Amino acid sequence: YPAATIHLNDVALFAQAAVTRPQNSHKGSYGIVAVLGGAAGMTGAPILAGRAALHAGAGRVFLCFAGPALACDPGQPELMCRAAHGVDFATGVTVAGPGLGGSDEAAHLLEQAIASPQPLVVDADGLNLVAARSGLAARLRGRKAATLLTPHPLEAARLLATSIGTIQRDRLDSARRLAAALHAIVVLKGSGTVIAAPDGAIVINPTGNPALATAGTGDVLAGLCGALLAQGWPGWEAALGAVWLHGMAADVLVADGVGPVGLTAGELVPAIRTALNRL
Ligand code: NPW
Ligand code: AMP
Ligand code: MG
Repeated sequence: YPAATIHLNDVALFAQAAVTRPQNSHKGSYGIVAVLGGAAGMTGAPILAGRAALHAGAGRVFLCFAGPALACDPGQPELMCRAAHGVDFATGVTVAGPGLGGSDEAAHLLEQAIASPQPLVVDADGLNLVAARSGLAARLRGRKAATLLTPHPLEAARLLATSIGTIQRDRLDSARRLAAALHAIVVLKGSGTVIAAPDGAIVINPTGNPALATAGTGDVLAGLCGALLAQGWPGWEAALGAVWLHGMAADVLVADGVGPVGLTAGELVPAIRTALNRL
């Protein structure tokens, strides 16, 4: 991708990364996702991310709560819940940020996740912490494994110390600047999500619709990114695939009358699974 070429996201750009399941494979073959989030009052965000990761094929999914830890998610008992304090984030992919909050403890936990040599997704309050706390951005830039950042326009504005208006006026340039500044793959969300890599590659996603404009859909996307990474998708393909599948799930649901009004983020989860299995 020469820097000047803008591609439209398409299955052909990522489908070769999709995983076939050998007959003798087992849960250990499909990776671990640890979701780091869930400050008091925001336990729903990591639950949504974890449910998405599970339905997108991750072998094992842990919810690591920065705030009061749930014993389990009764609606999805496959998820393993624990306090984030003391978790070793080096055992698999971390999805850091859904409902994480902005406390000193959250910043400390995020620093540990960034230090992991495994792929990392930073979303939501994880991004807000990177914007607010000096030192975290430099640690992010120093990472060797794949790093995906999934800001919505306000989170992108915080990271670039600018306004939503400036981000939205030139979304391609904003995504490119963020990718270059943080040495990471950037998913700038919103209508026409832009995916940009530090090498200048840039793609606009055509799937998705305003049914997604509801609480928790970003948390689902972050978990989906984590699941694809955990199954061995390279960072770029994982970002392209996750954004395309997330949007396609919403498009299919709307075609079935589940939205645009009143679609809920949780309803995306099984639809994402179907779209992924049909790739
Ligand atoms: P406005 O209103 O236009 O000025 P925040 P958050 C803007 C957790 N959650 N285009 C828009 O600004 C998350 O994981 C927990 C333009 C909007 O009001 C986070 O950790 C849930 N502008 C935490 O809450 C479910 C756009 O950004 C503002 C835009 C805070 O995250 C919900 C919101 O940004 C939530 O996911 C667009 N496309 N998109 C749970 N169930 O536990 C967004 N904006 O203030 O950073 O708040 O995104 O809600
Ligand atoms: P978040 O704000 O973090 O919950 O993320 C919202 C998700 O919904 C992102 O994946 C956005 O790209 C998506 N989204 C929100 N509004 C729209 C829209 N009008 N068209 C397409 N996707 C949208
Ligand atoms: Mg969000």
